Amino acid sequence: MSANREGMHNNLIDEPDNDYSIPEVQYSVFKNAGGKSGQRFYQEPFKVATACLTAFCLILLMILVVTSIHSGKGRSSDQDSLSSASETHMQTVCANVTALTEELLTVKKEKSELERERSQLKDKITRLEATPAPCTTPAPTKSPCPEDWKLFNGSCYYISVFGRSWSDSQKYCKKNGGNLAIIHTAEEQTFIWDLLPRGHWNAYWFGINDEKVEDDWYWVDGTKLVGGFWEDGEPNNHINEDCGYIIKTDVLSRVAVKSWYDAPCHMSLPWICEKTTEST
Ligand SMILES: *[C@@H]1O[C@H](CO)[C@@H](O)[C@H](O)[C@H]1NC(C)=O
Ligand SMILES: *[C@@H]1O[C@H](CO)[C@@H](O)[C@H](O)[C@H]1NC(C)=O
Ligand SMILES: [Ca+2]
Repeated sequence: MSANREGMHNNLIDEPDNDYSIPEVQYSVFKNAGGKSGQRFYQEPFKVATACLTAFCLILLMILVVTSIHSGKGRSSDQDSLSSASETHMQTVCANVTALTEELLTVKKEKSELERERSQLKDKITRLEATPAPCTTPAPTKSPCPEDWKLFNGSCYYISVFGRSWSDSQKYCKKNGGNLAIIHTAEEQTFIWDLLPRGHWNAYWFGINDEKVEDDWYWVDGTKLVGGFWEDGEPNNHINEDCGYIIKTDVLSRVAVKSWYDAPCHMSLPWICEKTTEST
C-alpha cells in the first residue's frame, strides 16, 4: 500500500500538469516528511533549519558579545578594585610623608634647641675655667712639701737665701729631714736650675764632694757619682776644690745640664736641700 502510494506520488511529481496532483502532493508532504526519496520536498525544511541555525548562531554571537561585555565589565571592576587599592596605598604613602615631614620639623627644632644648650654649656665651661671656684682651690695647693720647699717627683727642694760652708749647709738640710740635693736625672737638674735666680755668680751647694779621695765624687748618701752635669773643664780642683756647686749667672747661654763646678768646701754659699715627701 505504501509502495503504491510512493509510486503514485512519484508519477504525480513527474507530471505536474496532472489535475490530481495538488491534493496528492499535499497528502504526500504530510505523509512522507522523513522519507529519503523526493528531495524537492526537503528543500523547504532545510531552509528553515538554516534560518534556525543562523538565528542560533546570531544568538550565540549575541550571547558571546554579551558575555564578553560582561567579562569585560568584570575585568574593569577588577581594575577598579586594583586602582582603589593603589589609591589607598597612595593615601598611606601621603600620610606617611606628612608624618615624616612633621617628625623632621620636630627633630630640626630639637636640634637647634640642643645646639643652643651646647653653646650655653660651652660658655659656662669657659667662665668656670676663667674663675677658679674658691672651694676647689685649697685642695690642689695642699702640697706634700713644707712652705718654701718645692715638689718634684716625690721630693721637696729648698733653696736657701743666706750662705754657709758646705758642711754647715748639709747640717741645715739634715736638721730639716733631708740632705744637700742629690741629682740623678737631667729632669731633676733642670727643675732645680729653674728654681734658682740669675745673678752675677749665683752659686749653690749641692750634695756631692771628693774630700776622701781626690776626683772620686760621692753623694751625701754614700753612693758614687755616675756622669753628672759638669761645665766643660770641671771639676778642675783648681784651688783644692772638693765640694760641688751649681751656678746660674746672667749669661743666658749657660744651660742647666752644664752648670756644675767644684769649690773650696769652707766657702760661704747658699745651698739646695732635698728630702722625700714621706720624711715631711
Ligand atoms: C607607613 O608607616 C608605617 C609606620 O609608621 C609603616 O609600617 C608602613 O609600612 C608605612 N607605609 C608606607 C606605604 O610607607
Ligand atoms: C723620680 O724618682 C724615681 C725614684 O726616686 C727615680 O727612679 C726617677 O728617675 C725620678 N725621675 C726623674 C725624672 O727624676
Ligand atoms: Ca776636688
